[in-house]
Amino acid sequence: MKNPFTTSFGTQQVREFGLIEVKNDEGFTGWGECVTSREPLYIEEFTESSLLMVEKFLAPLVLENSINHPDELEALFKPFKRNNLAKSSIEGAIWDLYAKENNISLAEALGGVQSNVEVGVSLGIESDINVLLNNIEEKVEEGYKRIKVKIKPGKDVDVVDQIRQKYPEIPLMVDANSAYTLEDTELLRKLDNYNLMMIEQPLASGDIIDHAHLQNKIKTPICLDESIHSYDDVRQAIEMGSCKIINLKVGRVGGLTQSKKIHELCKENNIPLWCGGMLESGIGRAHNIAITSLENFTLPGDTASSSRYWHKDIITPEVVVKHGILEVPNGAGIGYEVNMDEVLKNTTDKITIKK
Ligand code: OSB
Ligand code: MG
Repeated sequence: MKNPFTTSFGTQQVREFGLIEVKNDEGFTGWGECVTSREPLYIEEFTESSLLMVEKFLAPLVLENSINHPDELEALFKPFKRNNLAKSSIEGAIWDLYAKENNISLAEALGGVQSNVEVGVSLGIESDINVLLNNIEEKVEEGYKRIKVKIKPGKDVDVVDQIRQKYPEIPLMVDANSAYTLEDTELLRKLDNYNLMMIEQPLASGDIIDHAHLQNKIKTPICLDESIHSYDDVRQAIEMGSCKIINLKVGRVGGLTQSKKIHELCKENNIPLWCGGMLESGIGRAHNIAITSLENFTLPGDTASSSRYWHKDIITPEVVVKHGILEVPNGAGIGYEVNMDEVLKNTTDKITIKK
């Protein structure tokens, strides 16, 4: 990555992930990305665990069965518990393959209706506030539709206060990545003074109950990230009043089919959605753009330009956000070419699994 990215759970500058390439008998190819990191800090999966899951269980299962539509994969994978990032990587590749076989874009295959989507940017924690303020200035000038800043204990209310002094009006939100507990309620309530669009995942990963208690005590809308792994998690969060907004990450919920179902549920319940990011390569980024084209993705997502992350991306053309807007590609499948030279240059390991 061009720059280190710091959250409440750690700093990352080397991105290591799995790419899944699926081929059918007619010579079509589909691509998916496993959005894990080297260490299980954001979620319990990590790159080696997820790729082992694909190799040992998921890929053999796909090869043993004849699949007519990618929606069938969810039931096929269901007996294997969780491992959603692994499931999503192979499911996403098969969705791309399916769209290419049918000569339609992935967005169209998913039922997307928006041809342009609004994008924001997620900025990491900086030890020097001036560095963060400069980063914000740069991204505001580039036209991103909202700024998200990471917070953690000791880097929260003061940071937001300083941002608001300089930028009283910009659409602003914060992401805590689970760094707080209910004991911090008074502190988190102070954020109500800053007209934030939302606070993302203030409390424990997986929690739905404490977030409901917190949402009762603060005005800032809570957006859940690490608490949402399925349709049922969303249903329960809505029922409990744990959040007012959902950050949807395709990998975290196990794939595009589950993402479509969550999108419908949120639409019925007037819960706005936006597409989160996992510092993806162009392949995962393309999948994010496709899902964001669905109707109820009404808030700017985290799918920023390739150049915000990488010296060089592995797709052609790269993802380019202009004035905070991304055009959803019309080409077949993910709508970008995978740059094989660039992929091979960065490949450390490769496994082929055949019927
Ligand atoms: O919490 O949304 C998060 C990156 C890695 C892991 C978790 C998160 C993030 C981001 C960056 O916020 C989103 C992006 O720009 O891809
Ligand atoms: Mg988050």
